[in-house]
Amino acid sequence: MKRLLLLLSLSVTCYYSFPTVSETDSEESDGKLAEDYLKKYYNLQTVGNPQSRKENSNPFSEKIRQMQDFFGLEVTGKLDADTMKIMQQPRCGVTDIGQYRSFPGSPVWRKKDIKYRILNYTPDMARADVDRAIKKAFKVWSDVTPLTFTRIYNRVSDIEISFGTQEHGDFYPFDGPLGVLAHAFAPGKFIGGDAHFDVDETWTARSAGFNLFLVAAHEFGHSLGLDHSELPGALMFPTYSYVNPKVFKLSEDDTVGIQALYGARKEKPTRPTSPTSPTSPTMPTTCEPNIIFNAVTTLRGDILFFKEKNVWHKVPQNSEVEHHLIKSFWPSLPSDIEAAYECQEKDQVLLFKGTRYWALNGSDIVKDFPKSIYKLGFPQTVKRIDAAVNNEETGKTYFFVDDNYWSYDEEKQLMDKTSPRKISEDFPGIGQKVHAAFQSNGFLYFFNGPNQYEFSTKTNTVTRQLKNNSWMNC
Ligand code: TQI
Ligand code: ZN
Ligand code: ZN
Repeated sequence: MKRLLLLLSLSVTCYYSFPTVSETDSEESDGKLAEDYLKKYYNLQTVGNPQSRKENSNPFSEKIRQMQDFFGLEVTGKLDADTMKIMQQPRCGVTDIGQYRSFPGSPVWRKKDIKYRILNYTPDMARADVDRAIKKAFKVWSDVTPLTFTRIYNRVSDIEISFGTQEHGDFYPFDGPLGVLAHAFAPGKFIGGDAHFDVDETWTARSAGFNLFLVAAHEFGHSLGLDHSELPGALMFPTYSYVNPKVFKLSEDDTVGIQALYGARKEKPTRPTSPTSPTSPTMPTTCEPNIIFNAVTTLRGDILFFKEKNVWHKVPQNSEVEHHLIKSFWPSLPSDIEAAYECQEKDQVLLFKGTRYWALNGSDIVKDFPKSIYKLGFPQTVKRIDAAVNNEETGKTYFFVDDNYWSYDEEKQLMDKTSPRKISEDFPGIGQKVHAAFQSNGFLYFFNGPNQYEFSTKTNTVTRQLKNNSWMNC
């Protein structure tokens, strides 16, 4: 039976119970553990002497049957191995029976475009890995519903994601390592939808500790209005088990559950990574085919386009391109950014204007910036940079200045001795100058006036010529 319930109040305590028993008294201690478990989650009143746990028709075995039924185990009323295994798994402190389960009013989001924001990070993982895990966790749900999830940086979003420890600003304090891993609130205003992760857990992008993607996907199920499932293979089943995120597949039960709330997806989910992908109307100005961008860069899988006081933020999975003022994103940055590139190695985006440059880490400006471009090894004759792009394969960053380019070794942090060289010699077909450049899917994209060129570094040739607005979903 499929089951879908709504998120209830989060007065929960979750714990990990370890069987710490010697061989001889293991049966006795299994009984004790089971008794505690059933008291806690099945409202078992009292058992009395240990002997009574062995009788078959008492409240104790009745509760075991109920619990076995809930978890889809064989209903024996006995503490068999499968039953003990479940009782020893980490789980949530909400009872599995009774009146607490559903939340009156069936909270769901009443719009399709859900915004999320990542407020802070765990020290256990690289920020880019956290971003990736979160993005992938949302994709689990957007693949099977009409919902889209857009990351925003500078204003309050629907699903605010944060890492906290112990008391962290709501009435559900975390409890140190293990126990509660995370929690999320049902759809709604303010704290509704928000997901909190316990900093005291070990978060990973792999199988050790707790895999952030898997736990986040589960939490976002709650953020969207799903409660726990009783099917052991379901993502919303209330015990953690590791599966390789690369082969993770949402179970039938979870899919049916979420589609009951939001409906199914119309078309197959596609990732419009191709610059010629079909589109929907957005900012009219960016749809001008000859629009000239001052600078373009990737940012953790997204793309930023700079022009005067504007920045457009493209998230590959979304048809919408967000428009912002640079000021509202980064109040201390000037407008008219002239060049930008992402150095994935350092997880930084570098922005250039005149002889100064700034480093961004996600949405934060790194301290001690701006710095002088002369620190990078440019001669005093260079007064500004037209465009910059990092070639992931070689680790070199190319800076374009008039009809020359400079090659900078990110690893050695030195300008290559061969610099500068003529653009037309090493990048044939893209013209004499470059106004903006970025790398995506293994290609370099060069903007020169109203033209855009896709350039393969493998064959050293232009593979396509594109309109400047090709990334804007026009
Ligand atoms: N945290 C609970 C959870 O998200 C919080 C919770 C308990 C809850 N009961 C609830 C939320 C009922 C909504 C409705 O389930 S947890 C797992 C899993 C937890 C547990 O820390 O115990 C995951 C968080 F499934 F592995 F047990 C994430 Cl994936
Ligand atoms: Zn919280
Ligand atoms: Zn849960």
